Amino acid sequence: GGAAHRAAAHRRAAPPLRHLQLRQAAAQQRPRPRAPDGVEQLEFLRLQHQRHAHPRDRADALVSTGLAALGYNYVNIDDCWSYVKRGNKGQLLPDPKTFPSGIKSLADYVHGKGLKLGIYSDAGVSTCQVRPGSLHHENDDAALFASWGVDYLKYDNCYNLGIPPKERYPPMRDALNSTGRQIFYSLCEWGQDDPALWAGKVGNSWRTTDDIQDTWKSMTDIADKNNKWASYAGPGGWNDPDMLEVGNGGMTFAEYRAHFSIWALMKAPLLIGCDVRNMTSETIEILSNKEVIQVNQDPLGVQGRRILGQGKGGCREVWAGPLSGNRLAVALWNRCSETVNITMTLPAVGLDGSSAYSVRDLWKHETLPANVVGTFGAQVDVHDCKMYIFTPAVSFSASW
Ligand SMILES: *[C@@H]1O[C@H](CO)[C@@H](O)[C@H](O)[C@H]1NC(C)=O
Ligand SMILES: *[C@@H]1O[C@H](CO)[C@@H](O)[C@H](O)[C@H]1NC(C)=O
Ligand SMILES: CC(=O)N[C@H]1CO[C@H](CO)[C@@H](O)[C@@H]1O
Repeated sequence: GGAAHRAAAHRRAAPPLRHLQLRQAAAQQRPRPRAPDGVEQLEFLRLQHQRHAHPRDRADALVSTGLAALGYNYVNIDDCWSYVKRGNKGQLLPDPKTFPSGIKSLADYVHGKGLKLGIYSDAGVSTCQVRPGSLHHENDDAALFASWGVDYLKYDNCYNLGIPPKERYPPMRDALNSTGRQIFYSLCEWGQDDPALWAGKVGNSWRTTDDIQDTWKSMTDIADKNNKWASYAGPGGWNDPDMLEVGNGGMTFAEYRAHFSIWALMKAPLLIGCDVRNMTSETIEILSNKEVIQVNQDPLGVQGRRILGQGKGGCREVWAGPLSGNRLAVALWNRCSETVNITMTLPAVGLDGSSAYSVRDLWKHETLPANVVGTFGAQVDVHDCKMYIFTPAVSFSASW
């Protein structure tokens, strides 16, 4: 199966989390035409010409910072890469000011670094920044992208003539498919028509919400909205709660750590949204946490979800999601306005109430000294998030 059509597999809602074994079995039986490709980490910048560096420099920085080696392997170009008008044969033209040597040479450069190139277009007559859109030009534009060596397409929703997304997005799927090139198809219809319900047959990921802002309120709202669609995500088709704001300066270290933990747990495509040439050591610490990245990349591909909330407004939250190898990722997220203790019973997250579990702290990078039985909890700072993996402890039962 290919990127564009892999989504044909019918996905049904996963059973509730407490049926951990059933849930894992269901996920494993789901047709998996390709490697779990939707969770590649993605480096991504919106409006890069205005905000940040040229994609070539970003590709260099991804490699020199070590982020590429961790799997952040896409360099994505957002809106404004194209000239304001199509050429005389109706073709899209790169903006000669920003891409004087064209997109093909950029793709070659990016591929030469072992990375992939993402491009942007719009399922409307114009892009959001009023460059030509691909509506009714799907085949020509897809063929052009493929001829340049593009690996990923973000497909936006501006100037859409009021035509429903369910009609506007499949033609680009078919156009991408008919190029014969594997191109990851990222739908960006802002969650308007509940894409989780239908986009699994159309694209490899779909935005579930409006654009994220670099604020605690925006990030938490989006986490909750994306959570609602957890059961529709799976290998080949992912809910996309938009890029990571980590490193952009509008949230605290604790809030960014929570943002990254929850996005990883939700199996969101991890798209870096800050300038990778100028990261603080705190930003690097968050974005390069291998253990959290591994949760995101886990081959089981089940989106973790909010399991419970205690206290005022339910602000002491427990999120969890099954991982391969009979393991469980758990996040204790403090959304209250003071430091709190968050506790849970193990059955509340689908674990056995009488078995012992070895618990790994993914931010401290250490395994807790004693196995955990029955209940678990920790003190969590304001807006911070602790993240763990629970693994059944191998118990030695002497039977002589
Ligand atoms: C196109 O779709 C077919 C049918 O789903 C699939 O087998 C093929 O791999 C796809 N090709 C690409 C390039 O996505
Ligand atoms: C959390 O629980 C520990 C152990 O019971 C206690 O010492 C600590 O004061 C508690 N923290 C808060 C913020 O309630
Ligand atoms: C805001 C900022 O500090 N930008 C700098 C990021 O790094 C590049 C290249 O190292 C500089 O050119 C920018 O000025």
